[in-house]
Amino acid sequence: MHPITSYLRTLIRLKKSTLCVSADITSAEEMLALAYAVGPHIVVFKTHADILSGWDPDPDHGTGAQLAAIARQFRFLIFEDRKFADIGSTAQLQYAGGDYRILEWAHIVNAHVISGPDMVRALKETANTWKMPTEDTFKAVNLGKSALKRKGVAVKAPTHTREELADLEALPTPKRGLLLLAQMSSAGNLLNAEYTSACLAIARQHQDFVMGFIALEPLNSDPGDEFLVMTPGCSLPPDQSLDDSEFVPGTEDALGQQYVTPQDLMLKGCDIIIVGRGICNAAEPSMKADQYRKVAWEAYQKRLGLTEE
Ligand code: S5P
Repeated sequence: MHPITSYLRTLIRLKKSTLCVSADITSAEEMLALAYAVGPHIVVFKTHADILSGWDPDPDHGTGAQLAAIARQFRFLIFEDRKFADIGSTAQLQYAGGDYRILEWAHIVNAHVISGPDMVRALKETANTWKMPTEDTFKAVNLGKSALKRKGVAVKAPTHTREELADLEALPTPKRGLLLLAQMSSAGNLLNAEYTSACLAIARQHQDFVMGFIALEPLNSDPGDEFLVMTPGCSLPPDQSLDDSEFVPGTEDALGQQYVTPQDLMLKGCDIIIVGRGICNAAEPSMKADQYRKVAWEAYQKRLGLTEE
């Protein structure tokens, strides 16, 4: 099993969460504040670095380093939703270079396989050049917190203390992971069953790097398959909504995004639910994240035939 997958499985068990919050907001400061707010309730925090204004590229104390430090404090993984899709050589530059230097702070990235399997090999080569940073890097967390406070961004105290999470080590592996987009949640997308099977075949060739898929259902079919499935297009049923910040499951947003409930996704066998606007636009993102966590966790327990204590 990919080491990030086994760490994620531990996180899921200990944090009782299968939730990935997608930071679909447009300021770097607000993204960091959101990471603080939802950190206790999530196992993965998904970013779109290129939609953020105010990204600080400083490798030691900038936005990426601050987010990595928050992730370490709250024990969640960072997934940069970069959707690489270019030729191998360009994808390598996009992964490690520029102002974002995604490789340095994102444990997980994703890619379309439209350009063929060599692009996956290219990203893996780049991922293998990454070295685990030293403890000093993580001092950036305090820097991040005070910088946010200075700018007047509300930073809430974590509800889990460091001590409570003491038995849950930070990610112990110097590895990076890749998710392949095997299915999409948008109406009329072109990822048909043949394309999905091609993704699975490519993933099997690179199991040391590909940890799973963005897909709408589990895709493992061979006895040796241990791929995770993370699923977007997730929304609470309206009768459970705290504030109407989400879309109605079974319907689309104005631009073709299609929604399913967290309960249905977990019962279907998905590993992680991805929720963006339903949490980012909520009056209380932290409270809303905990609600999503709870309903998904209960459905997951039901799927496993377990009941909550
Ligand atoms: O098929 C997909 C793949 C992804 S990664 N459909 C998606 O919606 N996503 C991402 O999940 C999308 O880019 C967005 O960041 C998030 C869903 O956001 P929401 O507001 O609809 O929950």
